[in-house]
Amino acid sequence: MKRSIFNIIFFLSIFFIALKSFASDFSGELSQYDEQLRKIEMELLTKYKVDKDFSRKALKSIRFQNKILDIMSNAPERKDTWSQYKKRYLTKDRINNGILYYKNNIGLLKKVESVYGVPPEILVAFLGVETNYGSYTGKIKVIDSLGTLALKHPSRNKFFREQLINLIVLSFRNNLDYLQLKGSYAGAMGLPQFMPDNYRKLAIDFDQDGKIDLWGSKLDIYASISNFLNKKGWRKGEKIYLSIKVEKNYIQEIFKNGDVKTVPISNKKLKIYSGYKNLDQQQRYLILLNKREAQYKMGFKNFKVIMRYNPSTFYAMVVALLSEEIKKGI
Ligand SMILES: [Ca+2]
Repeated sequence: MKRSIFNIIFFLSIFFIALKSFASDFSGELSQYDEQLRKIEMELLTKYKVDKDFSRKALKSIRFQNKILDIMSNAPERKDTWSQYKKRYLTKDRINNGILYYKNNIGLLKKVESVYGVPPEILVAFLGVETNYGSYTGKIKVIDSLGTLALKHPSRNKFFREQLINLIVLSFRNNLDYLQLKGSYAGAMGLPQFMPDNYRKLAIDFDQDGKIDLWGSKLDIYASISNFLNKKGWRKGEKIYLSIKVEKNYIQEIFKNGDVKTVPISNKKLKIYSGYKNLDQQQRYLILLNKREAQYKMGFKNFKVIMRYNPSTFYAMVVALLSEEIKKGI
């Protein structure tokens, strides 16, 4: 009896060892992530009906870009103060190029505005902050950056795994060559720097040529940003923020839990902080930018919508300010 159990265990282990060696197809640096890659492949097949050979080929093409992991831990939003960040993004050049870009593309911008209702200067400001109006859209193969982050990033691997899956689905369904797709170190693509999930779910083929081109088609680009904002709750014609003056003795109170964030304002505090009794139905927040320099604004729903594009108060504030500067300059 003992012996037969031993035999069964012996043959079973031989069987599994054989199965494993037969199955381990990811070689080189990918081999130690074999199990994770297989799970991704399975998810692509069962959840998105992506052909297994297609997924396998895509995943096997991943080449780790370890420098990305270092860059990610030094992202500028985390270290700059508001003044430094603003100085870096809101340069004279960026403002002037934005004005020029606006003037050169106003026809197409208006065409998209008439459908989606997002003002041209907002679209141009996004392009200015994201890629300096298309002058820099990133040079890293997206399959490599997302592969690296999905398998190696210590804390955000789940998020990037989802993006990697979306990239492969996007390539499969839209006949895009993942080997040609290049983007930022975090996998953002095209002039509006869309991550693969947004590219797949929210990007628009506005010029109706059968493909969504976020590099070459201005109409696709403008419509995709507009659609993103609308889907996140953009309110047509409403303000993004308001400059307010909080009484000196309340400054301590508004910054009591730190800065670089937004905090809701109760109705009771609205008048005290802003001097406004009533601001219609708009959602409002204090945008706390710098405690030491006591820099703050009042934000509305559209400010939060911009933060859905990039969850940084500095980012949203710079987009708002750049759009204002462009509007002033035209
Ligand atoms: Ca198109």
